[in-house]
Amino acid sequence: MTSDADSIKIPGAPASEPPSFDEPSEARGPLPSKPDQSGPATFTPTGVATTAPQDAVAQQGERLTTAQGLPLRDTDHSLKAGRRGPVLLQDHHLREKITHFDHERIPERVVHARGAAAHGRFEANGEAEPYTRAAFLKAGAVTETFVRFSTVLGSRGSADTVRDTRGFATKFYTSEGVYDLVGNNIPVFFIQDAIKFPDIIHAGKPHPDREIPQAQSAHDTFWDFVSLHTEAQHHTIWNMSDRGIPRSYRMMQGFGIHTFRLVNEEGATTLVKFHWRPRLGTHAVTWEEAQLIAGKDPDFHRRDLADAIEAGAHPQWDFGIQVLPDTEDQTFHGIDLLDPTKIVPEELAPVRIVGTMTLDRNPSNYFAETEQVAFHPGHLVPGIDVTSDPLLQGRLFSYLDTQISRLGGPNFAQLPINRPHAEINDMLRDGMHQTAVHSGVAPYHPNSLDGGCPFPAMVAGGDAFVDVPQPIGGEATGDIVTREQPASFDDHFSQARLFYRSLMPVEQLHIRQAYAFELGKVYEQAIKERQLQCLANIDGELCAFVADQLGLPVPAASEEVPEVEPSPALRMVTAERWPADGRQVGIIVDDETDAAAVASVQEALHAAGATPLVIAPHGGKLGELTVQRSFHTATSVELDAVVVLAPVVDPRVLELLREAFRHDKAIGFAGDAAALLADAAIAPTAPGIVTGEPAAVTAGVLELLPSHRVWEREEV
Ligand code: HDE
Repeated sequence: MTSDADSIKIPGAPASEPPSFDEPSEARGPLPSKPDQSGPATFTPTGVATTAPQDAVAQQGERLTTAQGLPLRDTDHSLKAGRRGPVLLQDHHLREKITHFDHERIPERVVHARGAAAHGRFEANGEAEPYTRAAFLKAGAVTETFVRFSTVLGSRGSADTVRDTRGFATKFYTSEGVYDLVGNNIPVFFIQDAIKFPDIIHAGKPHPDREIPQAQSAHDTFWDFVSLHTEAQHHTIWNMSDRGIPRSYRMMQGFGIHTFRLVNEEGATTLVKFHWRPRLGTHAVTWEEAQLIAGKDPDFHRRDLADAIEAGAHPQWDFGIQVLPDTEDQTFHGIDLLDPTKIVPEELAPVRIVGTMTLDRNPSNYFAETEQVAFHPGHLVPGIDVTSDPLLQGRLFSYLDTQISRLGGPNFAQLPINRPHAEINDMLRDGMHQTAVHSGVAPYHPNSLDGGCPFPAMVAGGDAFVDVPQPIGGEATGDIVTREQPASFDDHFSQARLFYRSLMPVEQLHIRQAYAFELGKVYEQAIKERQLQCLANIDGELCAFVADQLGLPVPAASEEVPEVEPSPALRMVTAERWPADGRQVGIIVDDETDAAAVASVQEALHAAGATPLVIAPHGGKLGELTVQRSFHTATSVELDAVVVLAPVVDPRVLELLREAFRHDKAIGFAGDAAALLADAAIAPTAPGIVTGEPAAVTAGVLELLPSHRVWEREEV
């Protein structure tokens, strides 16, 4: 077979062919067609499976075509002036293919660039009905959702396990339009006013001269900002806690942060704080693990979420509200509800569960779904409204603006992932990337040409979004334009103290170590000293530890910070036991290990919901046994616990065991594998070490797994 290029004759070209090295290469045949060309299955609000709208389908038929549908014979060879000649400008397929490729990237999000997402469903239990008329919160309502988790500071290619806040953004495709709850895994924010957002982000992002460090807060500009803008101290101490290094997206709480306003059928209003509670508990990796994972598996959280969903371990979160009275001063027990650097302790206002979300389907295309999803706190539904929190007010402007620049125009709501599942009848027309073919001649209201349609709810009837009438600015400042903020916003330390003093000793230890590490990376002496001053205002013992690590004197507190009543609800380390769903347990074997013993360990782990990984001297098979990791590819940091079935004196295995021990993981040594304890320098009597026969060892490890870590190993 000859290629098309053979028939091209260039005037003046030598008549004879150049010496042939090879036969000309052939066009590839078509790949087998996809078994199913339909859009991804989704759920309707009633829970009935359906398919995404037809125009979400990207590829049809078997044949390779251009974007215009022209069938192609060859996509592997450019059109050339002779087999060894230059490529011709007339190759329209080459130009279309390369031009499209050149434009494959869109601007990454300025913050929250790195993310992972999943589809799911939300089911309401009706407990919110007294407070809101939102249809998706009515008893039994089932609503499709799409959730995107993210880190804040890093670029799209940065590591998942860096110390940072995590985004937790949920899109509810409700029967009344899209509702977006764009939250984080930490219940407070760095700043009180949106006008400072560019400043805190400039400070957190890499330094503008060298563009380092990537995805880190351990650098001068970050600590410069938070020590100067002391309102950031509360969020910063949460970042320094283990909340800043989650074990998994599946094991994170989520918070709406701002106070929102609910409106019920009668028009009565209530202030609320939104909470997501993971059914798997809230857990973290250790700081050393976080750093190791950033090198060994930078996609750790992304992989964990996708693997768990694919394996059928569908993560669930209960959705809750703290119900707060909508009083004129908008405070609760002295806490200013418009200040996003403050929490309301759950001991003062319990979280009432109003529904549950299950994530049960991975995206089928990262770009189309996870990258192009566009959240906006202004995507509201009847029954949920905003408050005058100055941070939220700025966000109401920012998100629409960012989507226009990121997604190239005002029609981003037409992208399949952003498209409402409710009817749309807007009067928005034209613009970049318009994909709707609007009919009618009168996109204005009222009109007498298109039958008057569309009709506002006051004409058509039915529920609609109605802004809650609110006094502006409060009594004192209602009649003047001002850049002032309430005096209550000046308390920057009491809740940072509340957080620190509420935690368990091991959690406090990790906070002290995190500050020592991060400030240890700061070059400017004045910044370290200023931050120590802030720590002195939060807690003397915390400040003394960090000062000692930095080799600096301990400053005295500069402010009178009120004493606080601890809030045990803030702890991650509790006596509670959590499901082992999707937890990975390594089983270390060698060529001699009895396959039946391995099978029974695997079975027991599977039965508990955990994922066993057989770790052997080499990959492939070990007799009948399928090996998941070799000693070469296995790493302690992807395991939540280890069962050792063979006395393997391999340095890589011994290192794995030492690390697992250091990271407070349960380890079981079956039979003569216990000989490894001495080689790995682990005391047989250390907490969380189980020895005995394989069945008993597995049972012992499974008994420890629901506590997440063997905390007793840490010397506090
Ligand atoms: Fe965002 N934020 N933000 N933010 N934010 C964005 O929107 C912004 C804030 C949050 O997975 C951007 O689409 C301003 C608080 C999440 O797609 C941008 C302010 C909270 C995500 C933006 C804040 C968040 C974003 C960047 C201060 C927790 C990722 C790309 C007033 C309640 C959503 C984009 C996703 C993303 C602006 C503060 C959460 C630029 C101006 C507070 C989870 O519009």
